Amino acid sequence: MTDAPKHPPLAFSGMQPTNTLHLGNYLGALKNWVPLQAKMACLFCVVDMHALTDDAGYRKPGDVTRSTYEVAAAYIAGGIDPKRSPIFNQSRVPQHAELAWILNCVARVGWLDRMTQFKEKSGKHTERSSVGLYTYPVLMAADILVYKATHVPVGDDQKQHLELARDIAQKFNNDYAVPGYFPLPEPVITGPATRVMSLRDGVKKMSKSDESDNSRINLTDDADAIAQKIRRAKTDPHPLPNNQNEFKGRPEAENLINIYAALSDDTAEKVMRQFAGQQFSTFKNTLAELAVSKLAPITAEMRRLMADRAEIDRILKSGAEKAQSLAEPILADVKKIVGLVG
Ligand code: AQP
Repeated sequence: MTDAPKHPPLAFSGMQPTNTLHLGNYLGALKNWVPLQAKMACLFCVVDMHALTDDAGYRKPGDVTRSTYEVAAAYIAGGIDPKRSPIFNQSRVPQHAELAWILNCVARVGWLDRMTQFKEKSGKHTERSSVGLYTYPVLMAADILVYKATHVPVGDDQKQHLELARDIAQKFNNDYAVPGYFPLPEPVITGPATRVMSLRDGVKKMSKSDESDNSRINLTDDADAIAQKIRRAKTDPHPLPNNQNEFKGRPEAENLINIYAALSDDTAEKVMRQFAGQQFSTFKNTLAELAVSKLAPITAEMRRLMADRAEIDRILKSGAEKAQSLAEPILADVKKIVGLVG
């Protein structure tokens, strides 16, 4: 046995082009990616193959294409510098899918059976769900491990998938007697809004696929739509709480305070001290103003970028070339390790 190699820090993260990105994707992930670029090398992927896992009757091919450009535009508008951190779409780097197959043969059915997101997304129709939806976390593990990424900045909902990626990496290293070959990637879950909840139901995650557009703030919403959605957000009849203990049974209040804290780069405690005892109507007006002031520049830049798809395409293509140059030798190594010829 040789000593495990030390892996240089590298962050990888991605979002699915399943619909327009929302405030949860921004506060839980994208906003936290930006400062990471100064700390380590980063790769940011538009995981378009993951977007095929839901029902094709619901998802149209043109929607995946449009959304792929839009997610890339959101990355750039949100502060990712494509010259420093490659931005690319997953399907342009075939090594992700190739490694995913090998890792499918490492992961255990029992492990995937425990994935709560599959249970939530498949609902009562497990048997009619795509096999892709079931093995989605293995493709996600491949997305990360094909670069030997060490850090994965994500929202809280992805924690379980990250744990699975670590288990797969560990089992590969053990099974093939290559200690430390794959790093065990660390989730980076930061900020006061690691799980932004629906504006219509404080116990449900804000999600791109929620049927109600009023449940989320889209990064393409204009100022009026943002203000209206916040004013209509579900709350309770009590004034704003002044400490965390008073959040009990008040998920909507907790959600709005956390959103305010994340947008203003403050802690939830400080926001509570500022607004304690006030009515929600007053707080919502201030929150709406804050949200508009933070999101409007991103929305405007996304619109500008979306007007020139060719430019986004150049960025995705050049990002994919850089990503491939990193993934190719790792996949070649893996093939050798597992005994594939060629
Ligand atoms: N509500 C959320 N709060 C905080 N972070 C969130 N993320 C998603 N929703 C929230 C984070 O955003 C990143 C990209 O997510 P994704 O596109 O891979 O898909 P998802 O996690 O399944 O997000 P959605 O919006 O719910 O999409 P659909 O409806 O298509 O499944 C991840 O880092 C995620 O943690």
